Order: sequence, then C-alpha cells, then structure tokens
Amino acid sequence: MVRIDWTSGLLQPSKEVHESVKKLGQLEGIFENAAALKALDPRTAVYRVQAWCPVPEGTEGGLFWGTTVVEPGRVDSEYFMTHGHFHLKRDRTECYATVEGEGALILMNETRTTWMEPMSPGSVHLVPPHVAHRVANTGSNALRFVACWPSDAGHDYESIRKHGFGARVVCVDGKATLVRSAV
Ligand code: PAN
Ligand code: ZN
Repeated sequence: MVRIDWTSGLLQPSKEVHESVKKLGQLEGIFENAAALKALDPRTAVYRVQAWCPVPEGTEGGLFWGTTVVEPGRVDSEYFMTHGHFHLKRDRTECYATVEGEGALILMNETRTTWMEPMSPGSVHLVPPHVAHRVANTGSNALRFVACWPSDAGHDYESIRKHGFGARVVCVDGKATLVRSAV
C-alpha cells in the first residue's frame, strides 16, 4: 500500500515508488526551437515523475500508478511538456486525471493525426489504444496529474524522438494553440 496526498498528488516515498526528474538538457530534439533550448539552463527541471510499481515491470494483468508534475515554462513559444511515448504494447490504454494546474493532453494515433484535450483540476482522460501521449503545462503554475497504466504496457520513446508528434502546443497571443508540426 502507498499513500497519496490529494492536494498535491504526491505519493509518500517508499521502496516501491520510483522517482525521476527530466531536465531541459535531456529533452534535446523534443522542443522545436533548438537555439532557444540551448539558450536556457540545461539543469532546469521540466517535470518529475513518481511511479508506484507494486509488481515487476512487464507483468501481465498488473497496474502501475504514477504522479507527474510539469513545471510552468516555455522554450520559445512551446510550453514545457513531457517527452511523450507510445506504449510498447500498442494496444495498452491509460487513464490520466488532473489534480492541479492547467494543461493539454496531446494525443497522436499511428497515422500521425494529433489532437488535444484541455486539462484542468478534476478532468479525467482516457488514452485510447495505439495512441501516443504527452502533456504540456499551458498555465503559470505547476501542472499535477495522476496516471494509471498496465504493468506490461512498456514505453516506446524512440519513435517520438525520431518523428515527434503531428502537432505542437504553443502560446499564440497568450492562448494555448495546437499547431501542426513542420514535416
Ligand atoms: C506517464 C508518463 C509521465 C512522463 O506516467 O510516463 O507523465 O512522461 P514520459 O514518460 O513521456 O516522459 C505515462 O504515460 N505512463 O505510461
Ligand atoms: Zn503512457
């Protein structure tokens, strides 16, 4: 058993809770404007993940639970966001629910059609099968959400590193806007 603080979404640390931080320096090639990224401190934390893994990774029929906190910020006009991935087992789905902050869940199917769902406190989202997912913080405070996914889903980061998403969420006149990526 673990405990969650619902006001922050954070899990109480335990040996089953894995914690990781993703910094700007580790997100090269993810944001569109490489020069703008280079001008920022690579040690800047973009997001933190806590994952409760009560069964070994790869176990069929199990579930993992996680909390992600995405910091507010932008690289040029593009909001701070998670790396994004397909599940290695492409048909594995996932639920997200927003605890705090404003954001966008960016979804892309295997034909690269990309769309977004606005995230705000209390919004619950389903990542359908065969759909890549990433989250952008479109607000000015931390964005916190919880997630639950199958323990045999796995993560395919490589295809996103290579091909990205079909669209990006950028700030246009102060508003979060989905803009088709240059091919
Ligand atoms: C989430 C994500 C988390 C971080 O728990 O793993 O938000 O995003 P990246 O994994 O893309 O860096 C999830 O979707 N798990 O499957
Ligand atoms: Zn996922």
